[in-house]
Amino acid sequence: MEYCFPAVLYFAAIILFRQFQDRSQAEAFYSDEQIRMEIQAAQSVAMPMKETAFQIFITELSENPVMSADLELNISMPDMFCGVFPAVIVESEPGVYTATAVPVMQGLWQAEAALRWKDQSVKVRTLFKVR
Ligand SMILES: [Cu+2]
Repeated sequence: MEYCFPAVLYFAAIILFRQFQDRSQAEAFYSDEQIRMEIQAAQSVAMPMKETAFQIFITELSENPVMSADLELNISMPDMFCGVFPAVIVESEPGVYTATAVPVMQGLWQAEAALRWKDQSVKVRTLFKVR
């Protein structure tokens, strides 16, 4: 049995890697037969106690923008208890929302946008560094 151990490890590593990849891609982007939602950081650098912004793009399939969406975005630090901070959201163009929040300290943060649309609840999230 000993000879097949490295092969098992190799396949386990591939499966883990694929799962991680799928998860990280699925998180910032959501799509089904009805709706498509994506989040992106609006700037490359975020600093403590400074506003940072994210853009959320929402379309119904067939590419119609979802206007006046019931949307919330919160930022938080995944492994800390320093709080959950809601963003101020404005619809900057039809179906495109800019969410602005203030991270309070350096480190790894997460921005999570939650949409309520018809009978669906859709979430997308992205990690960002504050330095
Ligand atoms: Cu913290």
